[in-house]
Amino acid sequence: MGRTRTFTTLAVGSLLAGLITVTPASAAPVLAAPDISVANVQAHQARLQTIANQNGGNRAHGRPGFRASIDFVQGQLNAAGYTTRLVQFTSNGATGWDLIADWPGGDGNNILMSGSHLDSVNAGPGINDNGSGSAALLEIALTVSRMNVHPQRHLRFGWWGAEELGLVGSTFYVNNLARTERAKIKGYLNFDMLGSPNPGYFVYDSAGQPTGSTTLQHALEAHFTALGVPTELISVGGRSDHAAFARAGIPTGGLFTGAEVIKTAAQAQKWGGTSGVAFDRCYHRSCDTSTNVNVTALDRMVDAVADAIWSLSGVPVAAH
Ligand code: DPN
Ligand code: ZN
Repeated sequence: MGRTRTFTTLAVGSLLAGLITVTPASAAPVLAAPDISVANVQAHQARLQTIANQNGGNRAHGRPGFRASIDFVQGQLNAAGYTTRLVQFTSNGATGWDLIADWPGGDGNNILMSGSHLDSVNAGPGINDNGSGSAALLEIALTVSRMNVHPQRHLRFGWWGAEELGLVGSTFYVNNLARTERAKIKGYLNFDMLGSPNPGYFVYDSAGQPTGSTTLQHALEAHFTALGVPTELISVGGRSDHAAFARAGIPTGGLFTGAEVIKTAAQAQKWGGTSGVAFDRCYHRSCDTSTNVNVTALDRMVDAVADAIWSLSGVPVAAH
């Protein structure tokens, strides 16, 4: 990969101490990502579960549990120093919103965007689909703030509405961006289902995606390579929110632990878990609750996401 890894201890605060630096050939050293707290990710999922409990059991588009989810995530981001806005749309006769959060700084003409859908289906609270991706991205965004990192590229995060109605919120966002604004987004990472209870380790296949997607695929694979956990490439096609970005010619990538598809014997052999059972047998059901999460998978996935965001955006060693 043309990168050298060295161990170093930096006297710039306990959060940064003992981190590994990743030095791309002929470029300034950049920091590797920290270990993201999976306990914090789970705490965010617990909040989403509580929100569902208090709002009729779901967080679906057009229902109060969705709006409460948006308010929770936006409140956390505002307190952490993000510039946030809501993008409002109408779908199926109901108002929906995307939450867009910008971390101030970095090259605004070279944006790395990461997104997860925040809505559930009507049938249940959606804690794996997609409380997992939503909570993982929230904790990563909060970690960026706590560490006060200032990557070379501008970081943007999105929490999409109405994905479950047909990728409505992300499509609305991309299609309503001015052409010049769309051109500034140089990559989009998508996280939809990161803690499936019988997990697989899937990386979105860059084949057939816009030029540049292979760099994103490799960045998302790096943490698993380091862990020695095998991954499989998957063509997610039009099943999640990267689709509109890909149609706009923006490089895309993503991670996924599996939904309704049955785990094979070969997959159980290499990943553990149960063959002959779905990756997530509570997919789109009322049992997609806080207990419908494999914490090991979630932990690996959130660290892999952070690793990709840090390496792709270029976090300087000398954070200022
Ligand atoms: N968002 C879900 C769906 O559209 O069915 C789950 C999913 C995510 C399925 C990624 C496939 C790939
Ligand atoms: Zn989903």
